[in-house]
Order: sequence, then C-alpha cells, then structure tokens
Amino acid sequence: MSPDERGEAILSKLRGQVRYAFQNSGFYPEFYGGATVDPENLRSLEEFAQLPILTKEDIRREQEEHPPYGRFLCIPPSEVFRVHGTSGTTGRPTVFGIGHDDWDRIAEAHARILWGAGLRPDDMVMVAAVFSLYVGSWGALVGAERLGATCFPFGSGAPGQTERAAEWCAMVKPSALYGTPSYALYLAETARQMGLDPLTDFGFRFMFFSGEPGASVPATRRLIEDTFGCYVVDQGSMAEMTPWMSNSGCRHLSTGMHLWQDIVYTELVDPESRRNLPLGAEGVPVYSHTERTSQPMIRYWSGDIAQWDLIDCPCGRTYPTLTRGIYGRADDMIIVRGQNVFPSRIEDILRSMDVFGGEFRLLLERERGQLDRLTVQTEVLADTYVQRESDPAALDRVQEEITAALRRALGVGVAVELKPAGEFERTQFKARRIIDHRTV
Ligand code: 8LQ
Repeated sequence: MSPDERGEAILSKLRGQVRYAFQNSGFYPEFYGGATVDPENLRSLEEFAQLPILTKEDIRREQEEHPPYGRFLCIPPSEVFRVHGTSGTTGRPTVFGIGHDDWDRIAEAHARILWGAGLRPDDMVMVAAVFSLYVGSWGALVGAERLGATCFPFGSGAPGQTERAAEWCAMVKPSALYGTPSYALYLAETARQMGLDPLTDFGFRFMFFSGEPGASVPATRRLIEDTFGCYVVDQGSMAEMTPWMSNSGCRHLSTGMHLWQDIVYTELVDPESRRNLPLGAEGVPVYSHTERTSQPMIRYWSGDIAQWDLIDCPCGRTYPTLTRGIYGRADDMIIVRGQNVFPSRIEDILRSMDVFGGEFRLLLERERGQLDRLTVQTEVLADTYVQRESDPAALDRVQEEITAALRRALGVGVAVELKPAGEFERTQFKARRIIDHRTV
C-alpha cells in the first residue's frame, strides 16, 4: 500500500483500539484523564500522538496496586488464555494476560511476517530459546506452526543443553533457527569443540533472531552467516508488544527491520521533548497495539535508540524501516568525553578483527568529580598468548591494533585490556556485556 493509503487504514485501527481500551479497561480512562484529545474519537495520527506515553514504570506501579494484570485487562480474567511476563531482572516483573483471540492474531501476524522473511512450510524451525515466561520462543513457535512449517521446540538454558543442541542439529538438520545472536555464536563454538562443523554438519539456510542487537551489527551478522552458511533476519520489539515480530527484516535487507505498522504502530520520538520525529531521524521507538483485545499497550516507551527512514527495498514493502536495527538503549548509551558510544558499535569493530576471541565486556567506572571511564575488555585468540612465549611483544601489538581500530571508529580513545579466549561466560539468552561500577 502507499504510505498515505495505509495511514488511513492504520488510523481506523488505532481509533478503534484506543476507544476499546478507553471503554473496557480501568486504567486508560484514568491515564487519559487530562488528555487534550478525545480518546473515543481520534481524528488523525497527529491527535493520536498527543496521547500520553506509557512507560514500564507505569505498568509496574499499576500492577503493584492492582495485581496481577493491573487494570489493563479488557476481558474477564477467566478468559486469559496465556500468562506471560518479563523476567524482572531490572525490577518488579511485568505480567501480560493474553486472550485466546489475541493469541490467534499473534500467530497469524507472526506467520505473515515469517513468510515475508522467507520461511516456508517445508522448513524445519528449531526454536533455541528458553520456553518459560519469555514470550520470544512461544511467539516464534506459534508463528512457525501457523505457517505450516515443521517445528522443533528445542528450548535452551538447561545445563548441557547446548551440547545436545549441537548433536540434534547434526542429526535432524533443521533448516531454520530462532534464538538470540549470542546463542547462535555459542552454539557454533560448542559444536566446534565437539568436532562438528556448523557449516557442513548442520543444515541451516535461514536464522531469525530477536532480543538483543547482533543481527543488524554488520560484523556479527556476517560471522553468523559465514559460520552456518545461512542468511540472517533481525526481528523484535518488546515482549509487552507481542506480536513482537512487527519489527522484522526480510530476505533482501542487509541490516535493519521494516516496521509492520498495521500490526503494531510505531512512532519515533525525541528522547527529551517526547515529540514525534520525521523520517531520517534518530530517536526512541514508541509502540502501540492495533488489534489487542486482552491487554492493549498504547504508546509504549521502549527506551531503545534507532534511526528510521523510507528505503527502496527490493521486497517491495513501503513500511518505514529501522535502517540499522535497534542499536542502543537510551539508558546504556555511554558518554566518553562527550562522544556517544553504543556497545553494538564496539561489537562491530571487535568482531571484524581476526584476533578477536569471541566475547567482550565493557567496564564502566567513575571517580568522584570525574567523567565516565570505559575499558573494553576483549578476548583474543589463544594463539596470541602462545605466540607471546617466542615473541614477548606480540600481545602489545595486538592491544595497540585494537585500541587504534576502536579510536578510529568511535572518535575517542578508550582503554583496552586483553583476555584469553574463553575468559567470559557465554550465554544461552541475551548477552550482558556492560559491567557498571559507576557508584558516585
Ligand atoms: N531488543 C529486542 N529485540 C532486539 C533487536 N532485534 N535488536 C536490538 N535490541 C533488541 C520477545 C522479543 O525477543 C522481544 C524482546 O526481547 O522483548 P523483551 O525481553 O521485552 O526485551 C525488549 C528489549 O530487548 C528491547 O527494548 C531492546 O532493548 C531489546
């Protein structure tokens, strides 16, 4: 559809969504108490953009006062078909109740989007993410099921499970994989330690990822594609926003994600003024359900940083695109001597270097009255440490090389510490690479 024509269709869905939430939830009438527009009859997308923005804090507070769902629920609790939630590692967990009709619509949306990304009914999809409260794995599963693919719900997270995953990949040869980019790299490392070659012993042709940056980090994406001989698609908004695949790449996109605006409507918003930003700008994605009847989230603040634009994609989609994916979070952007530094940029540089050992950590420190200090702790290949025995300056040279590459790319100098490959823990879920020791 042309963007204008689609805008009309989206407005009609959003108008219905907001009216429905206003009339059927206990939360939204109160939340929209001071609204400058009529939530029961929005006349334009500009009016929609005047509704207040909802944050995770709002959800937490509401759910604490009215457990377990808060007054978001628009259906009787007995009609909740699935309960999902966030893990709560950074505060009180949030709960989402999903009705049966919504679950069906999620399956339908994910099937459409996966088809657009290149999945077909003759594929076998290995879901290599934990089956728990986390809705990532379940969302991938229902979408693949609805599309008619063969599903292989392997899961992840249990001790020894990655070794078993490698054995199963070699045995049943799934053609597609869902998980996190970190997990795909961990699986490859584990397979190699077992004497398996992910390129020749496995049969992947397609991998779709969500949950963390990686699939749109050029060097990481290339590494995964070369390691498995597959192509990679980046996906993912937020668990609360399921169908979370509404941000999705396609077969043709080398980085980034199209925004399937008719499924989940996304605005890009200035982090300070909170006003809508035009195409081409960088800002915070704010998401809205357009077809939720159980627990709709409207204008939900992601806290992420991305840039959006209209691009001429060979897939023919006219949606706006997050051109470089989601590359940072507003709150873990590191400011080093006035320069904004995103961990995903550092990842891109490190992974493009031959000596890189597979993992890294970013150590943040601050002393009283001083600016933030960033140390990049990076693994380097074991060979470099072996080489040191005959050539004591080998490590210094590698350190200088990495320091220079980071300075060139980031525009500021950062400290670099080398560690032998295998030093840092691998993850079966989302990587946590920032160690924040800023106490002052
Ligand atoms: N996040 C999620 N997807 C991302 C991506 N493709 N690139 C960069 N960052 C991404 C269930 C789905 O996996 C979505 C999900 O992970 O939901 P969560 O657990 O609620 O986490 C949401 C956050 O993960 C986002 O705000 C991004 O910071 C990150």
